[in-house]
Amino acid sequence: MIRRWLEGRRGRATVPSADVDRRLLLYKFDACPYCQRVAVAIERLGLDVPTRDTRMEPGARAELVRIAGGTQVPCLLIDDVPLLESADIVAWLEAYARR
Ligand SMILES: N[C@@H](CCC(=O)N[C@@H](CS)C(=O)NCC(=O)O)C(=O)O
Repeated sequence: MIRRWLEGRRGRATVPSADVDRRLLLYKFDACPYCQRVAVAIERLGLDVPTRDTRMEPGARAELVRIAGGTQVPCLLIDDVPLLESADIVAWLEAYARR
């Protein structure tokens, strides 16, 4: 139980490679500057990434906790594997846009 929580919290699952099509979902909220940074990158790269707003959409925050083990946003789900940290998310998206 604790191990599962820790693994979720630290996002231990291997991040899927960015070289093939993936199912993406971005957890965010609009007042979050780190989320804005990711949103700007998505726009710049011309990607279409569906989002869940953890402040506006009922259940989205609880969903994020269940999936990622915490409430931190932005969190990009890549084929259901959570990737945290805006700089890492932007770097992954940049590679994904080049696939
Ligand atoms: N270093 C992180 C910072 C992310 C961050 O601090 N997000 C805040 C919102 S602006 C947050 O999710 N706070 C709630 C939490 O950590 O549970 C990044 O660059 O993505």
